[in-house]
Amino acid sequence: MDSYESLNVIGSGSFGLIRKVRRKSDGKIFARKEIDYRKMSERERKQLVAEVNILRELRHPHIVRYYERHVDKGNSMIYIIMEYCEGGDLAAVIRKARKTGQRFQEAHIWNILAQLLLALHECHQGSPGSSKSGSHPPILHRDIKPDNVFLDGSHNAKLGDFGLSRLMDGADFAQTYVGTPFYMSPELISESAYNKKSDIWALGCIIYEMCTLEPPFQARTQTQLAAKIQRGIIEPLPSQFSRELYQVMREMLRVKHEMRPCTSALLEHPKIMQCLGQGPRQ
Ligand code: ED8
Repeated sequence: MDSYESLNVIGSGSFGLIRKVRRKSDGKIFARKEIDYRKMSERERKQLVAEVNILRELRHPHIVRYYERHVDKGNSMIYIIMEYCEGGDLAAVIRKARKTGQRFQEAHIWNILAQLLLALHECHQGSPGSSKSGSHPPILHRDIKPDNVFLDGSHNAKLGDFGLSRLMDGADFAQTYVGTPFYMSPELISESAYNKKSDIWALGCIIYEMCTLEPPFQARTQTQLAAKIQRGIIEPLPSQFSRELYQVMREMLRVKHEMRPCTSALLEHPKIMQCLGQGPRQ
């Protein structure tokens, strides 16, 4: 880790902390996850190894890029070098918009939707691999929420935190849900297996939240929240947003997961194709 200069701490969690670092060779900025593995249970260690194994194969412009890992056995530390996202996380941006009363522009919401669909498509489809992009089986993210969407300096979206994600090539992918209840889909409440459409539901919730600055389903208790999610009734969007945006989001929030569109179908939507035709913002 001598090849990086330590800068400020960005944040911390149960895992340890995330620090901004500068690569000495070229001055490039990265985010470095610093994890003390003595504090982790055997299960958490296995989860971390699984996350790193997933991340190293995921190379996509809209997925937070993993670069390298370094194990310092003397100090029981693992360092993970990741892409630094200048714009921080979407949850913080939504909080700020709520505070200032400034809504997102519809064009920006379509852009974020298109970019996150590309990221999710990469995860869900799996990739046979080539010299440029890593190979991986289909992956479920399982914890899509504004806190796990990061933004670069030009407001392009990057899907991050694959800590709860699962490869779909094992017997254990259909596990109990461990993510965030606001973004939990009806099938998870009825204790069915998590599937690709559960990620689509969570993305629909993010789009709703970008429009209204509130998650679509909120309640005081878990039981009330579960009931609201299972009914799938949402408040209309503010009148500044188009019917087209409402309809796409509504499709993503269909209660029956079989009725929700997959990433391929959503990527064929004319408005999304139009956004993608423009490429990422520079
Ligand atoms: C609260 N406040 C929000 C904005 C800032 O967070 C950043 C800024 C730049 C970043 N570049 C990459 N990351 C990633 C962090 C991360 O996981 C940790 C995390 C998640 C969500 C919110 C904050 C953090 C924190 F710990 F870094 F603070 C990534 C992942 N798991 O893929 S990528 C940035 C986070 C500063 C804090």
